[in-house]
Amino acid sequence: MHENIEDLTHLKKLDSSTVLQCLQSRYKQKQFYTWAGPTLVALNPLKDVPDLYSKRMMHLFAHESFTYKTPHIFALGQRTLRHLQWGLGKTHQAIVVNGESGAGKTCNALYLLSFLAAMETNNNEVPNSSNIEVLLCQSNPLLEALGNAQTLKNENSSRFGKLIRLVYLGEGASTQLVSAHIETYLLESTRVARQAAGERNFHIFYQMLAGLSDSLKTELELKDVPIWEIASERDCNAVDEAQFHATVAALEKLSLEDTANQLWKLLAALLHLGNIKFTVTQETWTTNQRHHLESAARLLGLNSNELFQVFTVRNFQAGTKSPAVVRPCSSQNECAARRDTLIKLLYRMMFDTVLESVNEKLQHTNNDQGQGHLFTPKYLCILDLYGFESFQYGNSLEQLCINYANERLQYYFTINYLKEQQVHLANEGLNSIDLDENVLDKHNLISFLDGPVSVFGVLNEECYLNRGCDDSQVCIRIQSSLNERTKGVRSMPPSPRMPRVSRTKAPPVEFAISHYAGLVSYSTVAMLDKNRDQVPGEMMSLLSKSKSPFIKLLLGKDALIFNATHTMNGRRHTVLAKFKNSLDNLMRILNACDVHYVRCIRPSVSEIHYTSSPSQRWDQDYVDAQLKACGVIDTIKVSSFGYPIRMSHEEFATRYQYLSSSRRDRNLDAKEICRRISENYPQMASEVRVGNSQMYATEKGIEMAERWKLQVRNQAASIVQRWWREHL
Ligand code: AOV
Ligand code: MG
Repeated sequence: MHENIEDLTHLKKLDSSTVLQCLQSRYKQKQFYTWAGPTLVALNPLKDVPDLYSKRMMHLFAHESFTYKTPHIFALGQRTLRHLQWGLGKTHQAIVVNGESGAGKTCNALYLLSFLAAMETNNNEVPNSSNIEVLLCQSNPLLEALGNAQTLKNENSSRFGKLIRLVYLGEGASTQLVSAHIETYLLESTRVARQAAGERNFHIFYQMLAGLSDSLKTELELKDVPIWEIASERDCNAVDEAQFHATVAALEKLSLEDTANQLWKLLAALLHLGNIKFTVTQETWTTNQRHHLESAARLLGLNSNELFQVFTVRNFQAGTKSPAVVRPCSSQNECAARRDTLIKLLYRMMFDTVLESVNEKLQHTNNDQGQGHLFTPKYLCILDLYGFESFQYGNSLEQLCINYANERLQYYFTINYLKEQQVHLANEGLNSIDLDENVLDKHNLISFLDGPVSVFGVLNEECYLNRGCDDSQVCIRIQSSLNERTKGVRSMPPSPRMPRVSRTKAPPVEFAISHYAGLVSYSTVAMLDKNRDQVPGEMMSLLSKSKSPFIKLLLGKDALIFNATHTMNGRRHTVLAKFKNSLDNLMRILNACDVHYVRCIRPSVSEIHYTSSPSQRWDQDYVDAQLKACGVIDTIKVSSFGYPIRMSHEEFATRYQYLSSSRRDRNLDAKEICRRISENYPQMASEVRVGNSQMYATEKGIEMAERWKLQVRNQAASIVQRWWREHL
């Protein structure tokens, strides 16, 4: 019979099958949250469970009387808030939510945010629409509309990483949320121009096609178009329409009504741009979709001929002093790629600008009641990154970035958790853990990815040198750099975690990396272009001539960013270089915080719409793999380091009282009895340890103890039998 307990580290036997059984049985009983020590394991219910997150629940968890031992996302929110208010641990606090795609990170992050917001509403006697908590909750539907999309794994997959930083002032009970800031990480902008089969573009396109008024659609020339190429999985539905109204409401509550109108114009322009195709007649490029070109140009405030020119003609410049040479593009693909570059650039600039407007609103709220000058700000950060991703084919730069980010977070977690455990075991008076073995392996993988001689190293160098390396040459270079690295690494046998290059007869274009969460095969096809992410100068000059105030606004901001971030020692920053930089910053933020973890687990891969009963939704192997991947099993293993069986002094003393020198020990306390037992049996000394707060044992130790207990019992029984025989 398995145990059903609220904290996995309290299981008598700390191994993965016991953990799995415990979680499964809790899942069946609709207990979706479980502690694993300080970490919260969140099983995705795969259906709405309104009672679990009701106002009543918030109220319960908001009050001290309801102990936060009960595992729940609100309990974690409450605990973190207490740490922040009462200055327990570090000044700043962070909650990292992770798990694979569709596991429930964004849902949990949102529940956390609404809990923390509700705590503020309790503080504010008269909630008011410009209060930070109201604005924060409104920013979510807007950012999800712009940055989330339906993928094969998740109907509402976040295609950007997000760090919400809540800023508090004050101390103890008077601590107050005064402002907030949302930082985002690498929006997957390639999706705007193209999506994998069965996936959709960002929600916003379908929302506006489903929800815009007829008159606005006419104005934007969106009517009677049979297909929009960039939003071709077009099944706009009732959900899209409802979400459109939520997005519009959010824009209004954030006082961004003006932005809304500009937004529809820009997105309509992108739809039109996507429909432009290129044909060549008498060595000149033309298009049969002139009307789309005209509409796009009108909406973007550009001259349509100049716009077409930017797609079909390239400018070359040998050096800064030599004049530009103009040459028509050599293929349809080249023209289409230039068109897509513009689509992606405009979308990204729009996303950044909307985010900036949201941040401005979140910064200037009326919550700060003049405490600003009295206290230093304290941060509570919520991190919701994209989940680990591995597709059967075509994993590219986007997946490399996503998985690299997860790899770094996992490494951060392992190092810090192991350190904590070292302290815990030392407090128990037991030996500490030898960190190196566990950690070195992971560290090596990160430096294999982003170090000087690494996957990123090769991809960046080829972009900087720009010497026309093709996809398979890039792949071979990745292989040889990694081989070179392996030579230099002492005692590193080919480990399953090492990046590998698959050997096929055709020139290789795939390399595989054994990430902490599984093996992923990456394709180098077009990786260099994606990493270079170059915007032709003539495209930027064209945009700067736009008559549209919105484009001017986008450009004004981006022109600065463009100049500041695109060059480094005269070289352009690559996507990977910028991404690594932003993760380095993220790690610095986390280092300044006490970090709390939520590990989200998806019980079954196949279902998105759920009709089956919870027990049918449980896929044992899939859950097992995730528990291992997100470090829950590691957490448990480290918790059980060497001694997987734990019990209280009382329980051990009662179970094995036969092993102590019985009579004399009657008045001793349980811990002292345990100590005597272990002194009586020195053979067991390294297998059963008396900790300061409980007993720690190996399986072998318990086996020994059981065997001796039996022996002692048998001896006692035979003495009694002999006595009876002799005296009867
Ligand atoms: P993710 O953030 O982890 O994926 P989501 O939070 O979007 O995953 O969850 C995926 C889906 O699972 C949601 O749309 C809900 O239908 C369901 N779900 C998750 N958590 C809950 C919950 N606590 N209660 C009810 N339903 C839930 V990704 O963004 O793809 O990595 O990039
Ligand atoms: Mg998400």
